[in-house]
This record gives sequence, structure tokens and C-alpha cells, in this order.
Amino acid sequence: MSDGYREMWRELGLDLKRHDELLASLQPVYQNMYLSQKNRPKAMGYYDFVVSEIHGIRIKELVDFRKKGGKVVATFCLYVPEELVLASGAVQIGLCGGANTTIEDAERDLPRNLCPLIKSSYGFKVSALCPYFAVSDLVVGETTCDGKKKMYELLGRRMPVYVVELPHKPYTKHARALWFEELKLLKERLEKLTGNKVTAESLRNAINLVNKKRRVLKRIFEARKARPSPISGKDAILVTQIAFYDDVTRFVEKTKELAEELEERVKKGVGVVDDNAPRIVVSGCPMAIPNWKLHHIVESSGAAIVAEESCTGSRYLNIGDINSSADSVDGLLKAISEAYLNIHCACFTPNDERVNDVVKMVEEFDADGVIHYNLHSCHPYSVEANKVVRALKENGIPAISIETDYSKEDVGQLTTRVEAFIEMLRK
Ligand code: BJ8
Repeated sequence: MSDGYREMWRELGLDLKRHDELLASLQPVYQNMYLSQKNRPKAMGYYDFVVSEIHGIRIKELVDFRKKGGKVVATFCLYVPEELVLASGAVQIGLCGGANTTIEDAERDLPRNLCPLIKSSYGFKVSALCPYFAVSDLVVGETTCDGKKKMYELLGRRMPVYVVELPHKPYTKHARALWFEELKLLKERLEKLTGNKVTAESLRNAINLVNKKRRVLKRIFEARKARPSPISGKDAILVTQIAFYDDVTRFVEKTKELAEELEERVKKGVGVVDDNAPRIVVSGCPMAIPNWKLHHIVESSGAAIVAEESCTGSRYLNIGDINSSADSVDGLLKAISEAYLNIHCACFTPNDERVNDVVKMVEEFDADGVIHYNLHSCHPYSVEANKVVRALKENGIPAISIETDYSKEDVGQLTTRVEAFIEMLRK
């Protein structure tokens, strides 16, 4: 990480001493987990650079954007449509909540037995460690799980927060109508924030741009279907994590370069593991940056993660290509609202589509087994774990369910379970 940004960080009100410690602690982790990997695609150099500048160049861009009157909107969930934020002239960034560092800070306000993702995210605000929070003009939250919903109330005492209501039974006509109306209200809130009117043209352009992002990510996913996989799961998840806060146009360009390289590798049969390495799909809670714990354990144990059924994986792609042919704002908004309900989050009930998605993915990615991944105290996914694992076993697919957090304490125990699972898949 370059050190030329201290003045900017000071102006953003960050706790510089702790901030320095945080960045310094990330370097050896990244070196160990990422830079030491063998035979990485060359195009990963871009994402290494983005991580090394995580609180540098991108923050400077956002600071400059705001100096010119631009607004930054922060989110914590896939259901907040980036298309709408972009169409209002604002920039959307997905805030991270994948680090253990800020959990103690969060526990001053939040209960200990709450999901680490929620505590980590909130902790980044209260600890003054996150420049992304500091450059955000508005957080758009959503009514997904109870923990997040209630956390937004506390966050709202510290900065502007707007919450969209997501219906949990999305299959009825009135639920879909409610969701559409909610997005209309969000549009009005964004117009008030930016002073810009969302027009059919600005919304269509934004849809087309974000479609490009999902399309190029899909190419990365498609390439991972090859045996051997041309990219590690660890690298693939990093690309998706960065997709949530990088500039969209630049991200699409850079990720096209990666996709081309992977497609070339597939043609030549070049992979990051040998052909016989067990192939694993991870399904469950999203993994916010810098949460690479499970991927590191699995891939250090000789297996390859070939896909993630999660919001930092296939659930984002399930939104699909949004139809931008309508000629009115309402028509385009309708297309967005329908497409976003294709995200099969465990906060939905029933949520059988998610179970079907996992089973289908095993076949498509030629996987040998599934690890269901659950964060401690995440009730929606822990209750659903049972259903997912049962359905997989009924289909003859080996599966295990693990529960973890962001600490290092259970690494030994997790490694033992993962190694035993991989060993079983080899037989
Ligand atoms: S669409 S998965 S990003 S809500 S892990 S905070 S569910 S207790 S993150 Fe999520 Fe949107 Fe759904 Fe995706 Fe709650 Fe569970 Fe924590 Fe979670």
C-alpha cells in the first residue's frame, strides 16, 4: 500500500494509528494467501494492485468525485440495484464486512451472538477505520435478515441511512408490486440526494453498463467449468469482491482481459491444479473482503473451489441480463425489480430455488462435492443448511456443512474437517 495518502485519510477522520496497523496486518495475509499461489493468470495483477491500493487510489477517485458534487451510495446487499444508483448520477460501493478487526468495536453496541458480517460492517463505521464509510453520503440498507435490519437503525444514528423493504415471500403478485413500489421510492430518495432526475435514458444506460459487468463475470464462471480449472477459487472470489467497489467501466475492461486469458488457458488445458484435484462448490453466506478463510483452507488442502453459490458468486449472476428495451422509467424499473427477485437469498420463504441452484451447479461445474458455508449466528442460512445438504445427499452428492466466523481460532479444526472431506472425495 502506497503511503502517499495520509493527509487524505486524516481529512476523512480516520484513526490513523489503527488504520496503519490494519493495512500492515493485511499485507502478510495477502502475501501468504494470494501472491504465493503458483501459476496464477497474469491478468490477476490488476486485482492485486486494487487490493494493494484498497484505501488509496479508489478512495482518492471517490474523494475527487465528491469534490465535484458527486454522491457516493454505500450498500451491504445484492438487492440494492446498482443500476438505479448509477442512473441517478451517484456511485455505488459495496461496503466490506469480512474482517475480524472491527468486531470488538461493534460489540459495544451490538450483541455478541450476532453474525460476524453484521458486526464487522458496523464496526468499520464506529472504529473510524474505513475510508469507504467516510466517503459515503448515504447507506441504502434492506429488510433481509433481522440482524442487518436492526443494525441499520443503529447505523442511522451515525449517518444517513435509507432502508428498502424487500418482501420475503416474493412469489405473490402483491409482493412483487410492493417491491416495485419500494424501488420507486428509492429512486425518489436518490434523486433527492443527487439533485438529478432519473430518466429512461440514464436508467437504460446504467442497465446496459451493469449487464456488461455481470456478463464478464459470467465468463469467468464459465471458464471455471473446465477441468482443470484455469483459476483458483481464491482468485475468482477476489474478482467478485472487487466488482462491488471498483469503477464499473474499468472493472469490465480489466475483467475482459482476465476472461480472455482464462479462455485461452482452457483451450490449452492449462490449470492451477492437476486434473484429479477434487472439485468443490461452496454454498451459503457471502464472503466479504478480506474473508478468504475457507477458500484458503480448501485450496491449501489440495482441492479446487470451482464455484460459489453465494452473493459473492452465482447469486449475483442469477440477476441475469436485464431487459433495457422499455421506453419509460417505470418500464425499466419493472424489469429491474423482477430481475433482482432472481437472487435466491435464504431470507426468502420458501426458498426451494436455491436448493435447486446448488444441485444444478454441481452438475454444470463437474463438482465432486459441496461445502455448505455458514457464518455463526446467521439463522437464515444455518436453518437452510439442513435442507441443502439433505437435497445434495439425495442426489448422491457428498456434502458437509461448516459454521465459522472471521477469527483464526477454528482454523485447525476446520482444516481437519476439510481435509477429511477431501480425502473422502478422492476415494
Ligand atoms: S441477498 S445473502 S447479501 S442478505 S450472513 S448479514 S443473511 S445473518 S448477507 Fe446477504 Fe443480501 Fe441475502 Fe445476499 Fe444476515 Fe446471514 Fe449475516 Fe447475511
